[in-house]
This record gives sequence, C-alpha cells and structure tokens, in this order.
Amino acid sequence: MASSEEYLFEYKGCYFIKTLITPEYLDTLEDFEIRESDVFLVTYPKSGTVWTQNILSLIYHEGHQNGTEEADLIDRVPWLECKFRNVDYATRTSPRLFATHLPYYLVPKGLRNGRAKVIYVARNPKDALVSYYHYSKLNIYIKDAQDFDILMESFLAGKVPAGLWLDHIDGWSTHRDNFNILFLTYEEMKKDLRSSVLKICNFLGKSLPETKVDDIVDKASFDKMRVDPRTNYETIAPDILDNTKGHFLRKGTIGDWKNIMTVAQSERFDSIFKERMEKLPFKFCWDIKDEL
Ligand code: PPS
Repeated sequence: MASSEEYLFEYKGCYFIKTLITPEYLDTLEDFEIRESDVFLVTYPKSGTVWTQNILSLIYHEGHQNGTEEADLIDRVPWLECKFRNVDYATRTSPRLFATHLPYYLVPKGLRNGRAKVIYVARNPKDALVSYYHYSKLNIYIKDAQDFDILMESFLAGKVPAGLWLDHIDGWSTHRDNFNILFLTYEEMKKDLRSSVLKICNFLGKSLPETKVDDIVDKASFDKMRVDPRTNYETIAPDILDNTKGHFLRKGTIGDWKNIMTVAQSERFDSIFKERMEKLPFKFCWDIKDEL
C-alpha cells in the first residue's frame, strides 16, 4: 500500500494537503492584516471545527439564525489557509470570522498581543484520529489513508494534516499568553452545549437573550446540523468529498475510538501520547460518563 503521506507536503514543520493548500499562499499569511474585531476558530482537524463554525455563525449572523439568508458555513466562517471560493479575505466586512488548523507559529503575526479573538477547540486525539480515518474515505484527495494501522502510525508521527496533535495543542497552550484566547473541548460542548455557547458568547462580549441562546443550542445540535445543507458539507464541496461513501457529520460522539482501536493499538497510542498529554493544562474526559 502507498504511504499515507503522499497527499501531503511539509511546510515549516507542519503538514498540509497538496491539492487544497499551497506553500506560496501560506507564505502570505504571516503578514495577513488582522482587525480587532476578527475572530479565529483554531482546531486540530476533526475536533469540532464545523460545529463551532456553526455556533459562531449563529451568534453573529442574524440571517443564519432566522433562516432568511442562504449561505454555506464555509462562506460565513472561511478556512484561512484554504481558499475554497477564491475570495479576497482582506476585503471582507467586519466582523470577520475565520477557521484555521494552523499551528500557533504559522498564524498571522498580528494575532499576537492583539485584541482579535481566538477560540481553540480540542478533542480527545483518539476520537480525532478515528474521525479522520472515516473522513479519509470521503475525501477524494486522501485516497491512500484507508488502512487504520497505517494511518495511526502517520498520526503518531505527526505526518497528517496540521502535524502532530501534541505539538499543535501544546504550542497553542504554551503560548496562550500571547493571544486573546479561549480554550474549549469538544467533550465539554458535547456534555453541556448551552454552557459552551454561553462561554463563547461571554468571551466574544455578546449578550444574547435566552431565547436566542436556546435557538443556537438547538440549531447546533448534531441532528439538526446533519440535515442542514448549509452545515453538513454535502453541497459545499462535491469535488472534494464523495458523499456516497458516508457523511461529514458522521457520529458526533465521545469515545468512538473504542469501536475501532484494538487494545494493542490503544496501548501503543498511549505509550507515545500519554506522558505529554498528562502535562497539558486540560482536563480531558475520556468517557461519556467522566466528570468534567
Ligand atoms: S474538519 O474536517 O477538521 O473541519 O472536521 P471537524 O469539523 O473539526 O470535525 C468533524 C467531527 O465533528 C463532528 N461534529 C459534531 N459532533 C457533535 N455535534 C455536532 N453538532 C457536530 N458537528 C460536527 C463530526 O460528526 C465529526 O466527528 P465524527 O466523530 O467523525 O462524527
């Protein structure tokens, strides 16, 4: 089987998908001008990006909340390092919302020591890996990543999009004082979405009526997002995703890794990840029943 890394290129110690992102464009991002009103959602892939993009869009866009405007999430909260639509991000009206998987050292330098806001959402890396494994079957550019064991080795070596999970989260948390940043976990969102939405609103300085918060929580539920064409990615990227092979919004649960990883695979994963993970300043919940 071909190496699972052939669809990637390395840029300054991180990996990117060749067909979606170019090194020339990444070069320009360091000087991308930041506005105080910008909001950046930062995630390691498969950690709740689209979920939080949707929450941000619902908070900021009245037309999204009341359903009067038809716009795909990727247009409301575009992916900084990948220009699906070829729009000029510099001319977008404020407040601009962006999503990115970039490590802390590749984001625009104006984000440091600035007032623009960053929301980092982390997820149990085993679940992110398993989600990525399933997603790799849909994404037509990731053809050769279909053997779980091979993919897991690439993941543990950091030879996957956005690089090593440990470096990504460690980098962002170690440098947290350089950014105006809120950390959340997929698991806390899953267990109490309303509290997470309120945390996000509070961080963004948005005071919404209770009914609007209720509405956001409802529209950001897995079941609602799965059937909403603006959020389920089924119409957004038909040239990238083969939706006959599954759904982008696949399962949306905590602990799905247990359904695919063998005990040996889980132990190998822990032998490489556990020590550094335990030093991270986060309380991860490994099980749906774990206390937050
Ligand atoms: S990507 O490609 O990096 O942008 O993917 P990302 O959006 O970060 O992660 C996709 C996973 O998030 C799940 N998801 C949700 N879970 C719970 N509730 C809601 N509303 C929700 N929306 C997206 C999605 O199902 C993917 O996880 P898995 O485990 O594969 O289901």
